[in-house]
Amino acid sequence: MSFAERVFSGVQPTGTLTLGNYLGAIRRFADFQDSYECLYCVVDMHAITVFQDPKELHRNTLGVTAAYLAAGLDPAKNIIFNQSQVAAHAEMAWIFNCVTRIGWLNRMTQFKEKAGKNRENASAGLYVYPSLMAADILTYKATHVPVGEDQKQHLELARDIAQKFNHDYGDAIRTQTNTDEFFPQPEPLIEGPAMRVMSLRDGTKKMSKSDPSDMSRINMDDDADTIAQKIRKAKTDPEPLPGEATGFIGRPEAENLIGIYAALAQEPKLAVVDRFAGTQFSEFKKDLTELAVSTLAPVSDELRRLKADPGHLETVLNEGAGRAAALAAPIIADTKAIVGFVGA
Ligand code: AQP
Repeated sequence: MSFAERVFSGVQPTGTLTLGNYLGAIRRFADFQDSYECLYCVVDMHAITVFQDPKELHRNTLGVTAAYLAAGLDPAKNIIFNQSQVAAHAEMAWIFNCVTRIGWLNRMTQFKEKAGKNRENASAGLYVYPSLMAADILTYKATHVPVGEDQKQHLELARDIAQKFNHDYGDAIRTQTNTDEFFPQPEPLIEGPAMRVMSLRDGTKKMSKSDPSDMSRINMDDDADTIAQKIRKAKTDPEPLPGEATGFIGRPEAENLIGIYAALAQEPKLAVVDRFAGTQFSEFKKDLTELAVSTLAPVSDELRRLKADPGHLETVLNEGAGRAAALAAPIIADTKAIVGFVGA
């Protein structure tokens, strides 16, 4: 069956947003607001899968909301809200925990990366994070999910969960809804260059807002001097930039900086490789700094302005949560009836 097109995406309020969050996800959110019905969520329930200081969580939730608005999202066109205000996410996540197989969760690389060596000490929430993410998306029967490349595996799991639910409860779905499929198979929207932005200190590690080193990332609210300093100190190697794609083999830091340039300039990576072939890093870094500062300055100015008015940000979230809950209500009610819960 066909489902109405709907976009859902989310960002965890675990710190100040980075260039990775911006290029991999948020910058593109605004592109969809005129062509789809969009829900953009601040996923505070995901954030606490790793302990968050309560005051910081509160501040960061408003910070991500401000970043959405600064990146051009219009709260009248989009539903902007925080996850914990809509109870359907938690209810759906529990049902999905009972659909998801442990073997599927064991394959998730993000859990392995975040839990590290001390897996026994990771929270149970971190382990079942992907079922909550599937619940976020499918609570609204969203069909399209703009995410960075790093979230692709979780989205594939959401598709598996949707398919298994549709299969396991097939008879009940037909009785309840007169259709064969209850949940859509959500599609990732991953496009363009440098969708996985890597750390400035280690080109094999994702740029992350919770990395202990601030020098590993560019924050969306860094000022021009800080951006310049971070790019100047970014790890590189002694060779000049190569003139073809194969020249990046074994040079992840060089590839990352070229990828960042291409994403900021919205140009194909190969065109950027061509332009800077044979250039020394010291020269290339000057151009990259200029581009990063000019691209981010309007966004970071707006971000700082919005953060100064927390009351406005709270109003945006509260209104968005009301609209999201209204969309979720019939879907979670049908889901409960399909599962066989009395009173749905
Ligand atoms: N380095 C990245 N490159 C491209 N895209 C990225 N995203 C995050 N980092 C990069 C995309 O940003 C969106 C929001 O991510 P998130 O905050 O929900 O979770 P995350 O992927 O775990 O991001 P962080 O910054 O690494 O957070 P922490 O440090 O808390 O784990 C997603 O669409 C993601 O793909």
